[in-house]
Amino acid sequence: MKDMTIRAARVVVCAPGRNFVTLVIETEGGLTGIGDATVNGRETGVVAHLQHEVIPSLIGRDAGRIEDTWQYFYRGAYWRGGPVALAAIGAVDVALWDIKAKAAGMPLYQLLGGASRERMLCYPHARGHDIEALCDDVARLCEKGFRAIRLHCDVPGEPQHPFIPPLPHGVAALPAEITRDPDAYTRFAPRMLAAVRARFGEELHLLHDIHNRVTPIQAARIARETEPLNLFWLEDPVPMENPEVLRLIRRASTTPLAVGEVLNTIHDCRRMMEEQLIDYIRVTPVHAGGITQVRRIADLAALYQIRTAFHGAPDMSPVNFGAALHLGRALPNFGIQEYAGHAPEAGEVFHAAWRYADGGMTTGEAPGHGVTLDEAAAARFPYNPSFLPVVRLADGTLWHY
Ligand code: CS2
Ligand code: MG
Repeated sequence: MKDMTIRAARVVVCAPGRNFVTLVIETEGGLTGIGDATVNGRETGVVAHLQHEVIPSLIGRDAGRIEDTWQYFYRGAYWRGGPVALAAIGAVDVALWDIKAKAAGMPLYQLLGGASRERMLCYPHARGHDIEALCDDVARLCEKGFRAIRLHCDVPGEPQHPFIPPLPHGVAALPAEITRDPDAYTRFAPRMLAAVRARFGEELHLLHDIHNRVTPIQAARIARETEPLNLFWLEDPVPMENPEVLRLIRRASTTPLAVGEVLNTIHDCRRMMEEQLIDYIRVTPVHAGGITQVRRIADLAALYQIRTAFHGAPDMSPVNFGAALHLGRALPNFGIQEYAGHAPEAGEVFHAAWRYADGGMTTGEAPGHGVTLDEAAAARFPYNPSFLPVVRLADGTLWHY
């Protein structure tokens, strides 16, 4: 067995289309593993944490001791939880699983118990300024073979999301501010979803992300009104601070619910699973402490017949996809994988063995998680500060994004 002592670790920040933070770990025996540490709009916070507090403790550790390393950075830190810390732990964890699988000469899913399936059902995003444009986009995605599609349509009368162009380098970026109207959205969303169902028939899986933009009782109303449409799910009907609110929505409707892309620990997920308040859990390795913890969350979910739906917006780097897909391939309770795609430049920086094909995704058979980083290419796309928008109601009240 090659020497598994961690010799070096470094952080690579690049923006091929958007910002990604990648941790690279090297062993004395010559193996390299990488993990995604991107937190959208908080990139430099994770970089500082990795560089100052994590990497110094990594050097000299045995790369094979994945569990102990996880406990060291989580339990050993006293300050537990939060997206910055868990993204750093997640990056370390995924890089170490990458190394272990390479040391074993196996694709990662084999170390995780072997394949439970060959292909993971996935869903992309369809968007439109109005229902007609949205339907055109859905038709385009159906042509590509997708069998599950997330629907997003601008609400008539609501100011449109401005696209936030990245600022020239050296200029301090600030979040854009946008206005939302929860009442108009509550009236419009069921109508929009019904129109797509009517046009595309009952077999296409339709998903919708409420994105916390309504009150709990409005979310319950949307879930009840859309029940006859047999949606695959409604996502994030309410913010995650008090998941007990999901009880209200559950009582109103049998529309399946998906939550959890902002959750970081198994403790955040536990009660809503035990109470059977959700159907899909959206945690993903980068934001929930890597393979080690997400596997535990998935196992807990399985006790309640809750399935996985790993977050796969474009701010999850191709490296996170590698980790998520290998895990999804092995888990008994995989549900669906979000796949909103990446900018073409991302393919110059990250070389991935995973693929999209015919409505699903495959891991490939490369040893490790199958994603590598071309650091010379990464240097051609320097970090570019950008943020998610801040949302207000028309009267100026600050609201949820
Ligand atoms: C969304 C994301 O993909 C999703 O379900 O909720 O687009 C989310 O807004 C971003 O990942 C935030 O960084
Ligand atoms: Mg979401």
